[in-house]
Amino acid sequence: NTVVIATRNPGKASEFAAMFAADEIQVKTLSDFPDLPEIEETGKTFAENASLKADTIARLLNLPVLADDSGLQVAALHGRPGIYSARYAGDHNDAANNAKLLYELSGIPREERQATFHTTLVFAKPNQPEKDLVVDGEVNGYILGIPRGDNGFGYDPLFLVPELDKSLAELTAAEKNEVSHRGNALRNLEKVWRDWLKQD
Ligand code: ITT
Repeated sequence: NTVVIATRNPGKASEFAAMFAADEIQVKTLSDFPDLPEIEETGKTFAENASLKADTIARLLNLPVLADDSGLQVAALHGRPGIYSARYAGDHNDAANNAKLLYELSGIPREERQATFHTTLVFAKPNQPEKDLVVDGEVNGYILGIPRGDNGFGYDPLFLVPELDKSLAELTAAEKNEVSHRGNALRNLEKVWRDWLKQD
């Protein structure tokens, strides 16, 4: 049994590994299939983009595929960067994205820096897009004025979890998973994926 995680982001991939570990399922990622084409994220929502990735790659590989589309929605920026979080500062570059976010929020006080991190997961079987399993997860917090912490990836050093008074990058992988958008989405997926995978 093999499941493919449709991501080129190693930070994301490592956060998925634990879920399938107990089920004797072999987990692969797009790094195992270097010849696959780049899939353009042309959708208007997280769900559309995650479905696009999952459906296309499931069809090409003839395997079940789990895709993740995530993004940061900042209230003071009217929900931006949202689905454009990876390309916020142009090409996908975490340092440039974080610098741009800090710049856009400069001068905005702490209480007006609310943000939500969102993940939509889509699990797809080959050539059955109508049967896609779709779940979401979110975490609410604030965008810091100065980056904190060295763990995680992407926007983690700028995302403060108020209940812990720590940024996502100051948490261990296990601690991040307990509170994060992706952790919450994975817990929603955990309840349903085994039954879904068994059905034809
Ligand atoms: P794939 O499409 O290959 O999965 P991607 O990184 O392009 O990888 P997205 O389109 O979902 O993925 O972009 C999400 C953006 O948000 C991107 O800049 C990520 O670095 C960032 N991001 C996603 N999850 C994150 C997390 O848990 N912590 C911090 N930043 C995250």
